[in-house]
Formats: sequence, C-alpha cells, structure tokens
Amino acid sequence: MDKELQRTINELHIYEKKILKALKELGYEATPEKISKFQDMDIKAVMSAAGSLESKNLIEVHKVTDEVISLSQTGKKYAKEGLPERKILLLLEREESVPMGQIKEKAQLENSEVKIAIGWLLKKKWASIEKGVVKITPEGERAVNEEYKDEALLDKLLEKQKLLLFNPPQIIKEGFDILKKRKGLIHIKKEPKYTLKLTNKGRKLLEMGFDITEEATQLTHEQLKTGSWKSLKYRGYDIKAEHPDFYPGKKHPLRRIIKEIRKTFLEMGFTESRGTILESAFWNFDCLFQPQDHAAREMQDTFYIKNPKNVQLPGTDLVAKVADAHETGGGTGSEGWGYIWNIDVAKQAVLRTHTTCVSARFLAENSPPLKMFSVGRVFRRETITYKHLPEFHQVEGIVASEDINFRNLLGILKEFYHKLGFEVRFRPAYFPYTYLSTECEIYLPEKESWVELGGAGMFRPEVLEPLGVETPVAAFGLGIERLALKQLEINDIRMLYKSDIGWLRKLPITKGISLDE
Ligand code: FA5
Repeated sequence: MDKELQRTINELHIYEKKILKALKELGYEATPEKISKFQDMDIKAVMSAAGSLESKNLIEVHKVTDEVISLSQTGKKYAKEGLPERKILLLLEREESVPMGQIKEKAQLENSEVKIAIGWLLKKKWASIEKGVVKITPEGERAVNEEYKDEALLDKLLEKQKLLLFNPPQIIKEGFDILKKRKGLIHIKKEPKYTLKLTNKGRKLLEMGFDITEEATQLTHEQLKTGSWKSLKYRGYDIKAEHPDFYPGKKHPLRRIIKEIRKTFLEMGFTESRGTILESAFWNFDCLFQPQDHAAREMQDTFYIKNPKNVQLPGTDLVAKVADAHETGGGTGSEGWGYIWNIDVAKQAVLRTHTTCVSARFLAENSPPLKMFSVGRVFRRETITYKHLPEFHQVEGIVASEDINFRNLLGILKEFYHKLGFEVRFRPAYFPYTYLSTECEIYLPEKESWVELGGAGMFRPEVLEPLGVETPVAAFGLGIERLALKQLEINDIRMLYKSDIGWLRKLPITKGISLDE
C-alpha cells in the first residue's frame, strides 16, 4: 500500500500537491475559491487539478447548486438614484401634499414609473390619496430617514454584486421577497458551488509527506547541452492512466483490401492491367462468345448508355472473326450459336458488367506466355441485398501459357485465397466463354450458407481463336465486396458503403490487410 501511495505521490502534479497541502491547512475541506486564494492559484487550475485528484481517490468533490442574485441595469440605476416611491416620499416631505397630476413632473419620474411608484408608495403605507391629492402619512414621515428592506438589499447588491440565496443565505429575506415581485430589478441564476474534501487515502498520503518543488515537464535545448537536466526533478508518469479515445484518419477498409489483393497478385508474378468503365458490348459480351440474345445482355441486367450510344469497334479483322465464331464457330471446330450476328448490337455502349472485358482486350494486344490481373468497378441492374450491389468491384485474372490447365487454375485460386487467409470450395459452373468452368464459394456461418466468391474456367476456343491466341488460357473473375464479408467479419456488404463512422472507427487497421503494411 505504502509503495503504491509513494508511486501516487511521485506522479502528482505540483498543482495537485498544492491543493492537498492547502486542504490540510484549511481543515481538510474547502471551496476552490478558498484554495485558489490560499495558494495564489488560478481557479481554473484548481478545478482541473481537483478533477485529477478526485480520479485518484485522494479527494471528494461535492457539488451543490445554489441560486445567486445580482442587479439588472434598472436595479443598478435604482440602487444608485433611489426607488421611484422614495423620490415621491422626499417630494412629500418637502410639500406634504401634492395633486396626482403633478407627481410625475415634481418627483422627476418617467411616464412608465408613475403608476408603479404610487402603487408601492401605498403598499409601504408612506402616503394616502384623498380626492386626487397625495398626502404623506405618519409612517411616511418616519420612513424618510430609514432604509426600507428592499432598499437595504439593493444597496448590499450594489456593493457585493452577487449574493447567495441558500448556502448560506446572504440576503435580507423580506427585501428579497419584495424585489422578487418587482419586475426586472434582479436576476436570479443557478450556480454550482463546489467543496473539496480530503479522503482517508488523501490524509494518509499527506501523512507520508512530500515537498512541493518545481518539476521539469519540458526539456530545453540549453538544459540538454549543459547537462543541467541531470539535476532536475521529474514527475513520474502513469502509463496506464485512462485516456480519451483517439481515432486517427485511416483508409477505408475496402480500399485496404483492394491494396492487399493487388499486392498478392503482384507477389504471385502477375502484371496489372486496367480497362475503362464505359465499354462496348463487343468487348464486354461478343468477344467472350456471349450470344446477342443472352439474358445477361437484357436491360434488366445491363446498364446501356444513352450518350455516347455507341463505341467504336476495333479493326475489322477481329470483328469479322468474332462474327464468324458466333455464326458458324469459325475455325474452331464448333458450330457457333447459329444466328446472324449484328454489328450494331456489338457497338452499343454499356457500363461494363464484369472485368473479363479487360482480359479480352489484354489478350488481343499481348502474346502468351502471360499472367495478368486487373481490379475495377463493374455495374449491374441488381436488387440490393446483403450480397448484391448494383456497383461493385471485381478482380480479374488470366494465365496464358502452353502448359496451363484447369487443375493449375484451381491451384492459383486456392493459393490466392490462402494468402488472404481463408479456405474456399469449388463447384462446377457454367459461363458461355469457359470450359471447364467453376465457381468458388466460402461458408458464412451467420447466414448458414455458402456464398459465391467468383467464377473461373478455361477460355473456350471460340474466344481464343478470333483473338489469335494459340495457348490455353485460364481465367477468373472474383467479387471483392463478398471477399470483404469474410475479411472484415461482417454479414452484409452494404456495410461497406454505409459510411457508418462508429463501425469504421472501431474497425482495427489490421482487418483486411497484412501486418507489414
Ligand atoms: C463473372 O462476372 C465472370 N465474368 C467471372 C469469370 C471470369 C468466369 C473469367 C470465368 C472466367 P459472376 O457474375 O458470377 O461472374 O460474378 C463474379 C463474382 O462477382 C461473384 O461470384 C460475386 O462474388 C461477385 N458479384 C456478382 N454480382 C454481384 C453483386 N451484384 N454484388 C456484389 N458482388 C457481386
């Protein structure tokens, strides 16, 4: 216990010590005002150090709310010049009786004062009115040389400025009762009053004793240079003391996850590519062997753009080959979709519905072997749910080389998810542009269901042949928001776009990102 108290002493600020000493001298209990006077300290410094002493259980701070009265402007005026009924009384002392009509002028009153003054004159029984004439009474004559109770309080208020109503009462009760009734002479305000009291712990600490010497809180260049810092006295710090919560700015978790994904693919030897959000239906659908009557192309799923309505297509050679693949299968050995391909449909401008169009463009411009990934926003007309948004992010990738196969593709995806820290399962799937195809899923215990994370497969010859690619190409497209479900331990992807400041603040910076960032 003594050891602990000694540590508390070492950590006391000089102001805290001064307050404790003052309390000892002032009988273990005092108001902050008294202490401030006693130690010649600013009252604010007393209050803030008292708060700190209270949190250390060395003193108790008692608060009572009292009412305080002070004079208004009019109150001050009457305190200095005298109340209006006093002015009439003095007039009556000189003239004994005065007709009502002459009171205002002779007593030098304002219009607004006459009625009130006469009222109080009668209430105080200083005068009577008979047939329109105001006459002084014997009580009035006596009052000439005596202060009435309300006047005495006005005087006291003028001198002291403030008086307490209750603790302890500093007012003249009858005077206050009158002034309270008169409009606009005094202000009544609630004011807290504090008393600081030493606790038993505080007393023990005082018994152990300590000296009040100035302590160094900041070192100067001079002190360091001359070595005088060695002889300074330092205050101990409680590094476990409570502190206010602090929320420094940080990147949005989705941005952190995207950064982490990019880092992972770069580490796996992929190069990064970027596409554009506005795309032609040609690159988004046709080049990927999606027939022009495919359900995904319908207005319900795809956002078509009014302006620009169309996007320019690449060189005619590629367009013709894509048309051929759709109509007859071209040189791929397939029969194609067997319909008349329409170039105008392919020219339509769309907001890309997936990032696979970036892979198609990349393959048209680069020769295998290659490993490419791309991250970006995609758009679909979707009903919003815990796992569906109309605008979301995908990460897309392709690996093209002579010896790549479906098994390698599963291995790449497994490794990618493993690096991010979780396991996925694969199940067979269908995409018009891949064969074999798969979808990977994660289990969400809160939803008690498996959620699709991404699609993947080997690009079909109908995709590769028009692009002039002769090696197999493994391709995948993964949803990023759904990945965040697991990374951030949330069960609704809408959370990512809610700007819920409370959630964002509390989310550890390490969530969704590796520690070496
Ligand atoms: C595709 O977009 C394919 N292009 C993926 C692909 C690429 C397959 C290459 C084969 C080869 P899908 O429509 O299933 O597939 O979307 C892929 C992932 O995006 C989904 O698994 C899911 O994680 C995410 N996703 C899809 N729709 C939404 C949505 N509305 N909101 C949030 N995430 C979504």
